[in-house]
Amino acid sequence: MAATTAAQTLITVAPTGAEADKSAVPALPVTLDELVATAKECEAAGAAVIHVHIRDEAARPTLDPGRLADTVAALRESTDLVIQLSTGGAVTDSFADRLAVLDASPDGCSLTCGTVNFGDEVFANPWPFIKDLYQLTQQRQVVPEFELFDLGHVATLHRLLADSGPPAGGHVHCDLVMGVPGGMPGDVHALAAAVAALPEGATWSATGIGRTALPVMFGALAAGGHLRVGMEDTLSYARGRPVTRNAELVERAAELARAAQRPPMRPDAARTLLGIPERR
Ligand code: KMH
Ligand code: ZN
Repeated sequence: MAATTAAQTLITVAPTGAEADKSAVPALPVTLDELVATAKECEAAGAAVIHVHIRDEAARPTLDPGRLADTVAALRESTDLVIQLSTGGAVTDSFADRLAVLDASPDGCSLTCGTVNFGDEVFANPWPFIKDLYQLTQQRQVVPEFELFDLGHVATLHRLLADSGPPAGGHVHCDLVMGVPGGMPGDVHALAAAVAALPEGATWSATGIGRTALPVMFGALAAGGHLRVGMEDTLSYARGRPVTRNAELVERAAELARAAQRPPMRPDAARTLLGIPERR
């Protein structure tokens, strides 16, 4: 049974993602300046980790190595946030480009533990790629966060740890990504089943896509988990009310975490929890 209790709540913000269109969602941070401003605001609101996807000059998703390195440097310069780069990218990205994300030397990275239908598309994560990416995180000492979109992904996480040993930093931290059309539903029944199946001693956060954001957030807080919020996962603050700033999602998560008597964790405490070396 995974560890589920902690005195504080780790809040991750996922501000951009690879799916939303800037033209349809003007509040989406897509330039480096917009991303840094968002990161600062979200840190002040209670975020400790930032999950980063970047865009090119036309606001299209990209894994350009130079842009990734510049992004890590700018976020390090301006915030204390734990910088977690996405290795999921967009569904169209190649495995080679996704592996090369680690060249930007982030603090951490996402590592999805299986293929999943993703709306009308497929987010491909076959076992050989998962294993290659995991072993690269171990070599580079980049701390992975295991992204679990379905119960089968939990089984693959167990296989990965048995096959290749513990992660960089020595601690297993997972993120339950719930409510993706094609993945596990975003409800408390699926949440409880996934949490019960996690490796012994693992910590976890959860995020609910779209309208599952609130039930998943309440369920995660009730079960002792951590939270991920942001415009990668939901573009509506409430029915008929679009998100205007990522920070308002972090502010709401922080308020609920305080109400649950587990206030937001600061980035230095998040580094300790996740096994990421102190930066300053
Ligand atoms: N954009 C999705 C296809 C991750 O960041 O690692 C994959 C994703 C997961 O967002
Ligand atoms: Zn992502």
